[in-house]
Amino acid sequence: MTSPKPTQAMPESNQLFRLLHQLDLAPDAPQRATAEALGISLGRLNAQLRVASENGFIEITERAGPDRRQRFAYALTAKGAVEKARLTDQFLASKLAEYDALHAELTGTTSGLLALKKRTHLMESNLSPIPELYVSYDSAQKLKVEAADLVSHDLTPRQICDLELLMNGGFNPLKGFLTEADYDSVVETMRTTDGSLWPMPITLDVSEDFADSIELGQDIALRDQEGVILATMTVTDRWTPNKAREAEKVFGADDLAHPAVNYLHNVAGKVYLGGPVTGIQQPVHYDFRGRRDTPNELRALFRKLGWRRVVAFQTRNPLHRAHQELTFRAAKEAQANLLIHPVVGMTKPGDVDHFTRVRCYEAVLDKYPASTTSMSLLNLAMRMAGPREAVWHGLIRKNHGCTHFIVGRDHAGPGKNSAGEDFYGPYDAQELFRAHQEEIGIEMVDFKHMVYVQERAQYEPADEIEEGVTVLNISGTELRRRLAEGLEIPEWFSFPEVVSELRKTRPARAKQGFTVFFTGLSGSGKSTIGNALMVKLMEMGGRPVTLLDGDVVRKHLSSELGFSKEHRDINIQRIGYVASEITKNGGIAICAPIAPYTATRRAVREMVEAYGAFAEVHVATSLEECERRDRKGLYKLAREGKIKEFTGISDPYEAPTNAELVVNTEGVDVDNCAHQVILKLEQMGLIAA
Ligand code: PPS
Repeated sequence: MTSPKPTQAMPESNQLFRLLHQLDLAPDAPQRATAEALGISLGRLNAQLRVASENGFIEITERAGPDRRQRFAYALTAKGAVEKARLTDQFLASKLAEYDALHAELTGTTSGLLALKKRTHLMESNLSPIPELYVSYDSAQKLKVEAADLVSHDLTPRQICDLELLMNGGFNPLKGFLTEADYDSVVETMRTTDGSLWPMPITLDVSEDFADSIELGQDIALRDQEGVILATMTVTDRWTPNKAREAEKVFGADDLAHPAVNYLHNVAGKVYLGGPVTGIQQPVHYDFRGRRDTPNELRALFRKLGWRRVVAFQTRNPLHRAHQELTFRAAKEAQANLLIHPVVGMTKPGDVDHFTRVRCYEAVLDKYPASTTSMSLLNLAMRMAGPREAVWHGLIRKNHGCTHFIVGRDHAGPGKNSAGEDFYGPYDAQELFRAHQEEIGIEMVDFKHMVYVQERAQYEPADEIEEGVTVLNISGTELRRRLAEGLEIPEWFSFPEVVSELRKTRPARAKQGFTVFFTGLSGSGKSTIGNALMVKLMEMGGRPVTLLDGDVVRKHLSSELGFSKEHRDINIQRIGYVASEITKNGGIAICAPIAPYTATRRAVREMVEAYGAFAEVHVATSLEECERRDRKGLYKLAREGKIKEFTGISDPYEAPTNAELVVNTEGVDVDNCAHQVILKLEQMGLIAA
């Protein structure tokens, strides 16, 4: 067997590109003219021609003609044509990258000329700009005027987060809210229809009424909650999604205990619109402006600092010593710089608010060696989707110019399902990430569980510790308990600056505002117990108390509302809003509406728990007893059909299953019921014993 003749070394790709380009342009030109056009000697041209021919890129034919200087003709072979196209892309991409980098340096935005990215190799660098959906400043001004005539959609807080990341390239390669085909494909296969890995449906959910008012192909204006226009969208798709399927496939179960499933069924609109987005301006943020960076701003920062390898740490919690230790170790392991990249958009209901967290992060930032670490805030709306979310986070960090990403145990876990079990296995997120990391283009760094070794007074990875040493650890629950009760938080656990920030926002529970939310049938005794409770709390003093009684609210806040489900929900949401404001400002809100729907009560709980405790009290007086009492004569009228949609008679009441307290007024006096509530509040640490 003879071994194949080794082919000669190819000219450097740039030279080959120029040669193929020139021959394609002028195949019949004399050699001297070709050499001149390329700026090389005849000898060098001949060498390059020989190599290109030996590699099968060109065909050389002899010409019989009068002109002795033009003895040969050169034609690109099919292989040569493909190679020329590839090299052209590469060449153009490198020029575009240079141009865009310059554009980004000068203007802080990209030129939008990088559509070729996917076809090129050079553009894979984590430091070159990525495409954004914004139009130029001048076009944006024009669009703003033109958009005044468009139908407007007022974006929800979650949609504003999604839109910001769509527009600034954080969700690259998406170019808008998903179309129906892409949505189906993402839900089923974690990929868009063109095969790009994308695990999370980014959808524009709207009400049925709004969807009905839109024609396909129509442009709509996307506005923030103050009416500022952020983008336009051409609506190419409109459909009613199968939300149960979305929940099963994306979140692993159609279980309302999952915050994103609850959002899907109880907050998101019934219909989805899809189509490409044209970005006009970023959402306005008044807080921590200097700490917010678009993907291209971060890429430019890394270029400027010379950071080639960057490991990102995603978090929605305050950082304590263990986090500082593990992130720094991760950076050392990956021989990379560290980017603390906390989410400040939407996190899990009940999390520490982002204002407090950012102040905590700033304190921790000082603890890293100088110039190794930076922090940037990410306006992402998390979904708590565990494994899929981890892959999504990786893609987002890759878009932000990071090369490594820390994935921990139970990454973006939503907590327990309604059967009290974890939604995902502790390492599911790491596994799914590992399976896709090459495609994501970012390397996973395992999160080590760090614990404090008392004898050596330092943090060490739990799996590297020998037996016999004293290991100290404070769980998240224990930390919350200590904060709530004003107990000591040791210095080995956290930094004093962090603890002090947390204490400012989360004073001991006995000093925080809170809400007592009575729910029960009409005539069950909610208002009476609520009144008695108010008086008892006022007698104790210390915090202002407000009673939001059902009847009173209907008179002063909701006088235009009736008793349809829609109106009842609006009524309860108004009560929840006022109660959450009272709680935030350190007062006590006592609410006493019927509040017949579980999902709406849960929404109120989430609103309030962002600022303080929420105690739901089910006044479980039976329907028979309420009807027997019939203090207002309404049950009689309801039975006679003179009042429609009457709770318990012709309208539902969904009894709570997770109330903090259940009281029954049958055979028990009001004073005793109010006292039971006081005891509960004491037990919750909300009033001093
Ligand atoms: S809801 O469902 O929470 O919005 O209802 P709420 O605002 O608490 O209702 C306040 C009072 O309205 C009277 N009322 C009715 N209740 C139920 N169903 C119907 N159709 C209805 N029409 C009037 C009723 O007296 C409620 O007061 P309470 O204090 O509960 O008896």
